[in-house]
Amino acid sequence: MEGLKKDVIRHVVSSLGSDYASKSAYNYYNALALAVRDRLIDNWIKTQRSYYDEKAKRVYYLSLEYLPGKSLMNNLHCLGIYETARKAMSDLGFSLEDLAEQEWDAGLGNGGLGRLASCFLDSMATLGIPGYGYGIRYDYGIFHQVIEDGKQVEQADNWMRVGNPWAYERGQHLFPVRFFGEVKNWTDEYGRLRHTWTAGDTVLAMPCDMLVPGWDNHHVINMRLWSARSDVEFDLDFFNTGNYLGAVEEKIFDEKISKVLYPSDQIEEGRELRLKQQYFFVTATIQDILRRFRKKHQDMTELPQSVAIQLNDTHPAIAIAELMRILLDEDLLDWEVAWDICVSTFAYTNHTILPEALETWPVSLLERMLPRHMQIIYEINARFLREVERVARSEDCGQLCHRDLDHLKQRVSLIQERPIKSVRMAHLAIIGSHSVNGVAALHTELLKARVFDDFQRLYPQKINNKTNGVTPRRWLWSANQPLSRLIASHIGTGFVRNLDELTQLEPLAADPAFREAWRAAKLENKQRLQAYIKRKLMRELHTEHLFDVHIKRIHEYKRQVLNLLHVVTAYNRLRHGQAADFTPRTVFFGGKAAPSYFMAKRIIHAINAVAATVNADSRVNDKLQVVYLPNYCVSQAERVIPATELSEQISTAGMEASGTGNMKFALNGALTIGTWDGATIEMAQAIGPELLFIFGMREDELVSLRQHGYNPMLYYHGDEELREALDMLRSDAFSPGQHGLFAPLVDNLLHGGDRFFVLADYRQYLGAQQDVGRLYLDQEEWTRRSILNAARMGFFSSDRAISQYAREIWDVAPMAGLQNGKGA
Ligand code: D6G
Repeated sequence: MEGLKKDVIRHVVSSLGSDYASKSAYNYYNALALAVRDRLIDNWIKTQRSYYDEKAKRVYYLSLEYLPGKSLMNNLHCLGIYETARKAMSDLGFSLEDLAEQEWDAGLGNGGLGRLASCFLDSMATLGIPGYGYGIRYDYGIFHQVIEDGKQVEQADNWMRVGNPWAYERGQHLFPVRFFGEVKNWTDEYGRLRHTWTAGDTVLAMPCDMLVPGWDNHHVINMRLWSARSDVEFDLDFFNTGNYLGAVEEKIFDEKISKVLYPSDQIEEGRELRLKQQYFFVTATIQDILRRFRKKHQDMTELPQSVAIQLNDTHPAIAIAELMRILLDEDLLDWEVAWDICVSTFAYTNHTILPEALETWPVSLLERMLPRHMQIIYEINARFLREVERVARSEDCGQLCHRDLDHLKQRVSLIQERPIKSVRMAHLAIIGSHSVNGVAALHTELLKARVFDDFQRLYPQKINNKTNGVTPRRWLWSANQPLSRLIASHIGTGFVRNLDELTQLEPLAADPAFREAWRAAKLENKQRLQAYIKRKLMRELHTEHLFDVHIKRIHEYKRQVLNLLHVVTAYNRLRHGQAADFTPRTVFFGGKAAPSYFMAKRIIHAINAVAATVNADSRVNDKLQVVYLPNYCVSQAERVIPATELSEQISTAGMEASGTGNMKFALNGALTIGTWDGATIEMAQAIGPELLFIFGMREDELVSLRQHGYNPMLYYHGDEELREALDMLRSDAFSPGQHGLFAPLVDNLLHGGDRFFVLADYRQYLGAQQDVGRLYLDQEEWTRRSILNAARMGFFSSDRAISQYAREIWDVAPMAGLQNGKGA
């Protein structure tokens, strides 16, 4: 401990240039972070060296998004020096918790996809997989959300302003990134046509490395994030003609590429700068991967034995064309050889079946920005369609394909002709990869049967499932110390590394003393949340209420509106004195809406309007409260999830690819109210469906309802409570003086076809909520179920997911001889 104290003080003085006697929490947080980083870097170097020494096959995880959140607590726990640090900082006059508050969340992602990437890096580090994360170091992450007059207002997330003590910026290792320009053809000595791309513009990619430690194992992997740097510090021509500002402007223009994360989730906006970001990220990463490969290899055909590249969604799919370009134009390989290398190296994870989220890029834009890549894509497509024709005419594909060959070719082509001629990035990713995986069993089945059914027939082995998972280090151990300590006191700490060990809790569910201790841990978390809400929102929570939580991105398919209709109905019953047996509850909502997503923003507004009305109504507010948590982010989730008793997972069946919030809640002992969707299905199967509150129509039932003509008005007319709730929303009951403010929401349901079947599931949802309320009154039974939920969550560790990827997709083994044991 004395060593750590000394290091902290030294960093305050020599790294931060401050007086250690002036007790600034900001300085002491930074100094502590630097002292922790010092303890990681030796192991990072040893880890990187060992990959070379053992010629390990490496995994590169390419993701445009990561959501690491805060690093301090997680890193202290991984290093086993949390207690030491707590005491050291307390000796220096600080509470560790207060210091941790100084850190800004690294919010380099929109939601689940980015958080999954961060969980996966944690698991690779813990399992000893030779892995790297590659991404973009956005200067501005996901926007900071404030709620003003009930509405979302976006503010810039200037997370870098105060510096980032965790990152190593490596300004000496820059990679050129080229755009535009033209392609010249030439003939090589064997008479083969060759191509050279001479680019118009160049910018530079600078690596920023963040160290990702494993749990208690001295294995530290790298997350390398690229930052754009101009290659013209000062354009001399401008400078000489006195145009100083012109020179600076060009620099700023270049560096714009990594400025900001696109804040949309499940919606593709197709902006030119976004494509630039994707290519910037991809080419720098591929150059870096090949640089490393070439240190030990000359023969490019050995690439797939040494390197596996996982594409997190289609955002980095242009990597397939980029690797082809390098192999063809720089290494001068033949097409077939290059293509085999590509397909064996790449694998692709699909995250969505929503059509509006499937990426396409206009051919005209690609032809201009990346002319050589567009040529390569055309060539991939031509060869692929010839192959489709061959397979379709062969016996094995059967009559199905053959009968309708032209339509089949149109459907699977990389190019879509309408509404504008574009490249379908998912098709490129499927054809260019040896593995395509969905992220939960139902999702993968839907990929095979609906979205990519043609590809499933063409490549029956390619599409496979890897159900998502979450890291128990952050989401149980670090976020929920009261519960973790209780668990550890009964079954030891092995569950942090091997989550299956939680099954040892099962017999304890029958032990009244253990149940009481479990409840006490939950109450402690609820009280911590109460204190946080008081500080942030100046609101007093009732900790004896059932804490009912719906936090995630705001999207129509996630159906926050269904929850809101339940709140309004409960409000009406209480007002009308029809709810004598109502179980008091506080309903929490939280989440960001894409700034351009009108309906999602209006939903936020409606939630806040209902909250204001309900909370101000003294007839009901001791029984029902509604809280909107502004600026939902990773560190907020770490506070809220441990305090949650009811987890809302109520997306339209078939729409949520997996979900990972659902897993975090159950792992922390919340009971789930949910639909038969995403990974919630597998959770119900692992836990026992009777221990969750499952309701609503299933995916196939919805398909047939749609086919037979779904009429939301029937539900409206047939259900008095539903009608009352919708009429109130449409009128100005929650928006005094602003008549019709929420009419678009209601009209969307009644006259817009209710695409997400909110009305169809309303009555069943109400029934399930009633079951919840009733069970909560029986605290012994509630607690028993809570314990069993957590005990059966072993499968949903990201360690299990990563082990499956390593074995079944990457063919990568963990490093041998990893040391265990904490080291300070
Ligand atoms: C570490 C260890 C050192 C290794 C270097 C690798 O400093 O042995 O050469 O990392 O960096 P890459 O060249 O693999 O990115």
